[in-house]
Amino acid sequence: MTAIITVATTGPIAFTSDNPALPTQPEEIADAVADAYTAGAAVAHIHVRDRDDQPTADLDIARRTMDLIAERCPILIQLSTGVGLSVPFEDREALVELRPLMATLNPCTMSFGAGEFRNPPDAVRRLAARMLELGVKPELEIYDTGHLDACIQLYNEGLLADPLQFSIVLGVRGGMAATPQNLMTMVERLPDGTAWQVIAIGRRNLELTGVGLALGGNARAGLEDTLYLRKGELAPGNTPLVKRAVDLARALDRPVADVDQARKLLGLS
Ligand code: KMH
Ligand code: ZN
Repeated sequence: MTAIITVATTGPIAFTSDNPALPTQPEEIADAVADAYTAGAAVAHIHVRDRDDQPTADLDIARRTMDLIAERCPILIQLSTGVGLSVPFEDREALVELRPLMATLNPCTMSFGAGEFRNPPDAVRRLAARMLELGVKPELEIYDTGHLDACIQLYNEGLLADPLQFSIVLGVRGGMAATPQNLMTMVERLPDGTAWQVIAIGRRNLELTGVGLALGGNARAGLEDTLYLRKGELAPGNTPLVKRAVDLARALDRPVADVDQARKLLGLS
């Protein structure tokens, strides 16, 4: 079975002071995404920054970044509506008005490291309904077992359409720890017919990405999830992390999906 590789070049937490290879400006992000596409990524998960390198939901910056990516390669774009912990939900949700092919939907409020990730129930429902209306496919980011139940409730209320697409996020302090046991528990509980990938944050990124691929999931790679190739060795960019995920998939006899195959597997129009 083919595996979809998503590149996540730039998250909301790290800065270039943590890893100088982190792309933060639209051209840098677009260049990193194009390289990742060449290395085998079919989906690009996108966060943008303002000129001071702070996470932002600025629509012009997001639009420009999407356009620069589209000029460079046909990768499938997934905008983050998580954006950053200090950005209000009302600004974050407006990003779907840009009508990206996909966007993340974070179903629950939680502690997130030293901060708080605010996703109040009413606001999540409003965003899910708007995404359905606009035809923006949600990637459901689940950081704990109850987040899956919250998503199933949204589905039962008619706010999510088949096929469901989950990211099982492991290793955020405040969510599930990055252990194979936690991953197994989540995979066993996923409804039939769902697409899923592992997002393994931090030190156990490599190991849990490998376990996810071995279990039949898709994989995400990039500096949003880990700044290191291995302990003590900063990744010199996103592409080495993407190449490593591609190599892992192939070693497990999982051919890597191209953009057309990924579109079909994710039920995208
Ligand atoms: N970095 C992720 C664990 C999203 O993109 O929607 C959290 C996040 C969510 O950034
Ligand atoms: Zn993200």
